[in-house]
Amino acid sequence: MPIFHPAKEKDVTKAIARSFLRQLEDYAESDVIIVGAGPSGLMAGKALAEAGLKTLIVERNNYLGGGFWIGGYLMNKVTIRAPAQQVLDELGVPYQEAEEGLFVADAPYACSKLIAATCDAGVKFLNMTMVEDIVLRDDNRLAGVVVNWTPIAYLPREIASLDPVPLEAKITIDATGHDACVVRRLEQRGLVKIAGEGPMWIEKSEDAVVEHSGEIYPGLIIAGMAVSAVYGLPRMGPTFGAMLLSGEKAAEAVLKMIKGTAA
Ligand code: 48F
Repeated sequence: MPIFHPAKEKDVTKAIARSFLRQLEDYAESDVIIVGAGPSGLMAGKALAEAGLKTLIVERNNYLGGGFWIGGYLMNKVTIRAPAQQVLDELGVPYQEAEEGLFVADAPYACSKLIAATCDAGVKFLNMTMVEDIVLRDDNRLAGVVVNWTPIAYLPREIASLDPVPLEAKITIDATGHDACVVRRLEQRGLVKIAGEGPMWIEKSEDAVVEHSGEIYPGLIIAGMAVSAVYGLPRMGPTFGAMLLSGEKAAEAVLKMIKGTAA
């Protein structure tokens, strides 16, 4: 007796295509699009979906989690400074206190728990999808992003000259880390200026990133290391508390704009 229920090959293909295309059609218009599934983007997505907003995360890689899978120098431990260990408590991630107020956790444990919590909250993902450009309306408001399959975006034009497709959202969050790729599209059009990341200064950088997380252009909010890149703030290396709290702060800003309430 076979273990599994019988299935035809064509039915497997149809099930995948139907489910994917239904979601793509539904999420062609979202409340919020978050570009980048690193720690700041995931945290923002989790908070927004928990608050009931239709939230899509677009990620150019196959895997979600960005730089949160590994800490510094190929060592898979992450550090978090107080008070951000409270996020680890909420996610159910164990950690140890290395020094007073400085905590260390297993990066794969922390990252997978955060991804799972984001999925549980109801966020949908488009991975292997690269944001190539932005949708700008003549009221000078960001109205969405333009995406292509990642492999297509990396092929030379003479091999794959394929138009990307647009996705609309009331608010977009740039959580693309050091690249700040959405803000960069505005800069290319002379609409904002990117200062470029400063040198490392952990103590100063984390507060500064959280403080500066928020709206950078009508319809666009920035979170995580993109904030450092845009405002020329010091970088922070393998410590992640600011990424988590920056994502939460970005979500609060979105909620204020969309619902007129704080998270
Ligand atoms: O780099 P990343 O983890 O950003 P973050 O949330 O966290 C930064 C930390 O990991 C670490 C640090 C502080 O502790 O210095 O670096 O700010 O995640 C950014 C995600 O955005 C994706 C990229 O693949 C990564 O997963 N991304 C970047 N550009 C694009 C993109 C793009 N054009 N389209 C889609 N995704």
